[in-house]
Amino acid sequence: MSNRTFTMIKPDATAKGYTGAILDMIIKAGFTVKAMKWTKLSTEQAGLFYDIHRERPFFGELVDFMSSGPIVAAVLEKDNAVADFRKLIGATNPAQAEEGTIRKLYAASVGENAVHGSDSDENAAIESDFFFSRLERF
Ligand code: 3AN
Repeated sequence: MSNRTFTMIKPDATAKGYTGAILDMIIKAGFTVKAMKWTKLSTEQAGLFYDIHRERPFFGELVDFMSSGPIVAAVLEKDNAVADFRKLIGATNPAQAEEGTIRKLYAASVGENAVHGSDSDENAAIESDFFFSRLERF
């Protein structure tokens, strides 16, 4: 079990002004920020990040959306980080997300679902390495 996970606040949430509220929920839930940046992905970078979904029917839509505006990328630390963060953000489809979760509060649809959270320790490490060098993590 690792104590780190990776998150992005997605373009729908940054555009709607939810960045501060989402970060507040993350910190109040006990996560410590180890790295963070405000950035914007090119379509090529978004495609590489979501390479695992390349054959899925929604891949083009996902890449277009994720490169449509700025995001916040961050590495977070907490005991049981991956599982606890998935619980905090709620189900992929906000209609199925539990009350009080970030996606229930701030996501519009299964595509535009406000936040990303790594689904395993292995992917948390891969995704963190995609955005941050070791010199950018404190
Ligand atoms: P999660 O982000 O909850 O781990 P995944 O890994 O199944 O969900 O999907 C990755 C991302 O792909 C989701 N966050 C969502 O933005 C997008 N996505 C998943 N399913 C769909 C869909 N049916 N239509 C459009 N976008 C989707």
